[in-house]
Amino acid sequence: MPKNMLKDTHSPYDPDNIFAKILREEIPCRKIYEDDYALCFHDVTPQAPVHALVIPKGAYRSFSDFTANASDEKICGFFRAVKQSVLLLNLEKEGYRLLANHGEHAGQEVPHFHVHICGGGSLGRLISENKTHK
Ligand code: DGP
Repeated sequence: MPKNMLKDTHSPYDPDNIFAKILREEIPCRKIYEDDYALCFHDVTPQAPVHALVIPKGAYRSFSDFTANASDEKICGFFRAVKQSVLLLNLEKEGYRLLANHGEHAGQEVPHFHVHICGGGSLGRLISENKTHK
């Protein structure tokens, strides 16, 4: 971890979160891609024509936790897996959006770091009109 990076001081990782159970194959998922670093599967409540999630194979609560505490190899491997998933989903040409929620204000529901991949049609603005802050 770089010396000047702030430490993430949130609560400990919950090994019983739903994505940990998916990683342990205790509950099923519709798998798209898997390698040593990550697993990609379809979101159970899609909010776009194509909506997938990529999760790292490790106990990380959020983007902040992952980037502070995972090795460079694991971070690099994870983001390469995101790219591989984009290719498998055929989203490279027409475009896609990556999104990661961290914490309460972002509405993070599942406390295991995940990147949403959305695409398959026009996605509109990132934040709805009535929520913009000037
Ligand atoms: P977030 O709000 O960023 O924590 O998004 C969590 C996403 O996880 C949300 O879009 C719904 C999805 N999700 C929740 N439970 C399950 C599940 O059991 N299986 C799958 N495939 N997706 C889930």
